[in-house]
Amino acid sequence: MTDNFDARLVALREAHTELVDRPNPPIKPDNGIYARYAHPVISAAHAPLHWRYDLDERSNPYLMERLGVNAAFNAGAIKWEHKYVLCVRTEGWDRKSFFALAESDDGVSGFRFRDLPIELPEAAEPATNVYDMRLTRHEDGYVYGTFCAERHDDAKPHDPSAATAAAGIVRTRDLERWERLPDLKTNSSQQRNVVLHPEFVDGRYMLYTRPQDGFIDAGSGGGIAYGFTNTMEGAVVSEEKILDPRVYHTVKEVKNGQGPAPIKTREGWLHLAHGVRNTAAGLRYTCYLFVTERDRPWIIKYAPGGHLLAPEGDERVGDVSNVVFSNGWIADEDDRVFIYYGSSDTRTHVATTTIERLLDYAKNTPADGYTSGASVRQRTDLARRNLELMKAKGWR
Ligand code: M1P
Repeated sequence: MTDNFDARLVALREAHTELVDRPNPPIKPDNGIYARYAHPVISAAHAPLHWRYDLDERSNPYLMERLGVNAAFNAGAIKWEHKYVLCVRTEGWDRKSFFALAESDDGVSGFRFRDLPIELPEAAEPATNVYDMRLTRHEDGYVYGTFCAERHDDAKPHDPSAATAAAGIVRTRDLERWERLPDLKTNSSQQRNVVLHPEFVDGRYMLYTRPQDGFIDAGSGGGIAYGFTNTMEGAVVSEEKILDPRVYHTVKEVKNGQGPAPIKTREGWLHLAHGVRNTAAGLRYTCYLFVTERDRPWIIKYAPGGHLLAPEGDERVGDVSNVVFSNGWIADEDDRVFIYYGSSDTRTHVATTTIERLLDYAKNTPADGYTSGASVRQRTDLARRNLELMKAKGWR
């Protein structure tokens, strides 16, 4: 450890530049559905040095990291002026999350945070913590951000961990000036994972919600729901209907939640969601895919069984281990899809694929059979067909 301020600063800057500029090759071979990449696209260490260190030698002679960043994960995503832009849930050492935009030219490497994080305008009732923004480019001309606004539950004054979750809403036309709108009102006591559908449906805004009884537990909340509101300037969803229910002994038994806003395709709307199951080691979060009808985005058309993406390798370990969670993806004009996902509430990764591959996956992957017997039949059918093929080809 050197006390030389200038030498320390040079070393820190070199390490930061090396991290941000490092190439990020795809991992080969991939699974045919998507490619993972060698490195996270964003981590706590990507946060600019000037957010973390006081760079004035007079006030910080040891060049200490005074306002450290703990994690950078669960990013909303949007293509903006030819750049791949992430709205990153950035968490300080003080456990508070804030939003910060990071952008890249190719979507898989070179993500750099903008000079300053977003100073989100407060709601009428200020939130203690905000996180997991979904960005929706709506046909009304605005980009909306929906996110979780967490507050202490003052009905339980003696319990410091009693919290409520509500859906905060902002909108912007330039990703610089953000207008805060009132939190969403629903009949559910708690809301998280609220996402705005990109198009009007019969002249109304459609929202995906996730009714839940408790801050952590979905309780009697049945799964991913949807509802409508006439306006986003005081949005009220008076009726939530379940679109994608939680189901016993599946990847979404305990909880599920809509991921990013769905992507419109010729076959319908592609949805990415997270599903949660319980284990002796705690909750396990994976991501799964489904497709809804083009004209009725609340009717499921294809639902491949099991997870699409589960934590692997280093992704499995972090502040909340065994979690992958996605609230951002980008569909490019050329059919490519960039899926941004957080791992273990710690850092952000990308997986790349195409609309065609995701539709093929959705249509041709067997649905969950709900029993071991049904699952083994799916596998033996596949294996038998392959054995015939392998024999015919002379592969065995
Ligand atoms: O810790 C795992 C995830 O937990 C929450 O998701 P959900 O509401 O579905 O349980 C969120 O806090 C999310 O940010 C986090 O990744």
